[in-house]
Amino acid sequence: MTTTDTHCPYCSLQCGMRLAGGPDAALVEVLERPEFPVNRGALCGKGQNAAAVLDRAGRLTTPLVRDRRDGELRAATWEEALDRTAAAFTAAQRAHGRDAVGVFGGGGLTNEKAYALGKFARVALRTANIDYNGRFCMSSAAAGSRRAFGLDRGLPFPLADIARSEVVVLVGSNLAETMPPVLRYFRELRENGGTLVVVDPRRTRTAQQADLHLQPVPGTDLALALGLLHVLIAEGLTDEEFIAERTTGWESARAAAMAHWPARTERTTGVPVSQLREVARLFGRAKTGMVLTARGPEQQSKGTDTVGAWIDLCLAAGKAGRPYSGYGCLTGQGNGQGGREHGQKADQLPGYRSITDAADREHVARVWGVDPATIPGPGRSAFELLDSFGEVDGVRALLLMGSNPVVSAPDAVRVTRKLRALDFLAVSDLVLSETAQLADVVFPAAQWAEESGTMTNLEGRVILRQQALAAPDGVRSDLELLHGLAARLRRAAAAQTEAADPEDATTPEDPPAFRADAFPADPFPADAFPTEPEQVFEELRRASAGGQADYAGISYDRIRKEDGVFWPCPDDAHPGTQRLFLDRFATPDGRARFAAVTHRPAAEEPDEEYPYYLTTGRVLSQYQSGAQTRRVKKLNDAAPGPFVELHPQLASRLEVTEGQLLTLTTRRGRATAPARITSDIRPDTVFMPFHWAGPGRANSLTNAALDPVSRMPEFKVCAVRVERTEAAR
Ligand SMILES: Nc1nc2c(c(=O)[nH]1)N[C@H]1C(S)=C(S)[C@@H](COP(=O)(O)OP(=O)(O)OC[C@H]3O[C@@H](n4cnc5c(=O)[nH]c(N)nc54)[C@H](O)[C@@H]3O)O[C@H]1N2
Ligand SMILES: Nc1nc2c(c(=O)[nH]1)N[C@H]1C(S)=C(S)[C@@H](COP(=O)(O)OP(=O)(O)OC[C@H]3O[C@@H](n4cnc5c(=O)[nH]c(N)nc54)[C@H](O)[C@@H]3O)O[C@H]1N2
Ligand code: SF4
Ligand SMILES: [Mo]
Repeated sequence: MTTTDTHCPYCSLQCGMRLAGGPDAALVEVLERPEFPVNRGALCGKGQNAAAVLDRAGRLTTPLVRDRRDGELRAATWEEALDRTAAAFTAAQRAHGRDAVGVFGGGGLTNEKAYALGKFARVALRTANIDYNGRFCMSSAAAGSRRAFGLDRGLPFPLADIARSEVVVLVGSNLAETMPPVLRYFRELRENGGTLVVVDPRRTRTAQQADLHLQPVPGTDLALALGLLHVLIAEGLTDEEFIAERTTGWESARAAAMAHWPARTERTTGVPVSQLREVARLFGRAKTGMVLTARGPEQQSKGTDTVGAWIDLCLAAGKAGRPYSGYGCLTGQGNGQGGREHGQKADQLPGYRSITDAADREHVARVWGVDPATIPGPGRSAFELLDSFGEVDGVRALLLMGSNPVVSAPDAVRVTRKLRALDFLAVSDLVLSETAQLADVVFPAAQWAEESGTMTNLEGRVILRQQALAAPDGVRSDLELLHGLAARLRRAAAAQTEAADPEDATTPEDPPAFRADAFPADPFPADAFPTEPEQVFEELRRASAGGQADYAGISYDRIRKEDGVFWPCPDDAHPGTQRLFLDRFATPDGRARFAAVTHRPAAEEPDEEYPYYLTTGRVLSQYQSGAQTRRVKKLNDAAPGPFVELHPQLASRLEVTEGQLLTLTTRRGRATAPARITSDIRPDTVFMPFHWAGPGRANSLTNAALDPVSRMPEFKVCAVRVERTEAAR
């Protein structure tokens, strides 16, 4: 029997697995791969049942096109679908300028796809408007880490280090459901005598395993971190030597924390003073300690400052840049890490280079074979991009690859309306997702085990997903899609350059029908978009060389031999970097920077009309917008639909019993789902998972208030009214 070593199609752990069977998709089996270090053979239910996503039923196997905006989608050839898309993009750019075409990517795409998509936007479309769903995921942690350490890599150490730390504070992560194999490191931590503290408004399966559970009001993590820092200072537990030698900015951070005395912190967060003291003392007195954050504290309109406050706590306690200590973010999507390093993000070029830095632009332009002046500047962030659809100076035509915003974007009623306002929408997906259903052209994409590509897991470990079987007939890879579109855009650009009379464009009466600047004078190289993943990776290595996320020394062969390689890895002889910052931080002076931040309320706090907090998140058996997991019977049976978690006190006030239908209303919309009554949640808060479309869509309710730095929407806090459905106003 032939087997292929590969990795799971879902989350950022990228658990190692072995696929056996095939070539028939129905015969593929998932086997353990115990020697792979991250998960050592363990898989959650999603991983165990991953072979089912290869099932051909429900897969897209032919492109679809829509002849009229109000017509139906019908089957088409690849040639027709590509021609239509290229023509629509060209028309939109001629009429409204280059930035009228947008690109929206995903953190589940391989490094090769993310790189090619970023290059496609800048080189083939020359639009500034590209961003991706990672903006909804870890962008606040990324911004906070860059501000403090000069670099952002999810974890600055391998996961296994967790077991060797003395105290770990886990803030707003429910990893028992979102990355279950990681639990083993926390079990080992406790077996080694270490302490686990969990901060979550709900007593989750993760919180149930903690030594201490702090249960704050949603949206108050910033105040909590400052309150802990206050106690640390008051009790003389700061590490003055570390602060003096390895940091800057302590005085103002210290002053900011002094305003958050314990009683005040208790009033804001609901966390008792006794617990604050206990955690601050534990953390301060331990020799080693970590703070790990996930979406709970990050998906807030102050997520960047919140992350900054937790980092400040680490720095003041001397718990950063030392073994078994530090701040880390548990990234989410399969390639949440790599997807943000290679150019899908509005302000970034490959290798974590900056799109506004002249030397960075020059380096990447040389690899791409284009003039640096032709690379656009920074574009709109994800939500702002979606919100610009159909607006004057907004995006008119879009290519969407690897996301399902109709379900997953904040304020989804508004976002869906905006998607409908586009002149043209092209979607590449495996299935006819809720967003693909709105498209003018749908491309059937190859997935996961049907193609090869690299992913970078939450540790910064670059791993290789190897192809195990052929894609269904009619399906092509996203790299082939970009290749086909780029060839057409290049021909259109060349024809335009020949035909254009520069005088025409400058006549004031003429625009906006025609703008000569809509096309490059010298189209990009003809071989700019190869279709072989390894060839794209070889180019990515060169584009990233010398950048922060340096992949120059990483190759497919090396990854196969070494169970993945940690970036930065600047050359073939370099061992890769498992642990960052041990000697110096990545700032110009090598010192970590304190952030002097103060607490502020959520963008929307409860009031008379909307009296409770709504928070949202995940369940074990569904993944994201559910496009993949709803097709897997075992998973779907385990979590068939949405629900609203609420405390028995609230339930009795509303006179609701278990399973009764509730209507939730916010300033943006309503959603309906059955009640699930549990004393594990705060009485002032309700929780809803976001995996479903239709009446139970949590994102009909959420608030798109954005963090000023990261542009992260506030998925984790808004004000809501809760009623029995038959009583709803
Ligand atoms: N089963 C499953 N696993 C997944 C995914 C999935 O969809 N399903 N998605 C993957 C992705 S992309 C991601 S980003 C990760 C996300 O992984 P997690 O961050 O673990 O997931 P969430 O459920 O979004 O949020 C975690 C916790 O934050 C808590 N929370 C809510 N509001 C607050 C708050 O104000 N403060 C604090 N401290 N906590 C709060 C929630 O109660 C919840 O338990 O999971 C990855 N793994
Ligand atoms: N209320 C609320 N909303 C949230 C969150 C929350 O906590 N609360 N979390 C946010 C977070 S952290 C995230 S990451 C987002 C995720 O939400 P989405 O961006 O919607 O992510 P997915 O559901 O994974 O969508 C991926 C889509 O791409 C398709 N796909 C998978 N692989 C490929 C591929 O290789 N090529 C192509 N072309 N398509 C592919 C899948 O079939 C699916 O339709 O949701 C965000 N939304
Ligand atoms: S934890 Fe994540 S990577 Fe591991 S098996 Fe589950 S979904 Fe897959
Ligand atoms: Mo995510």
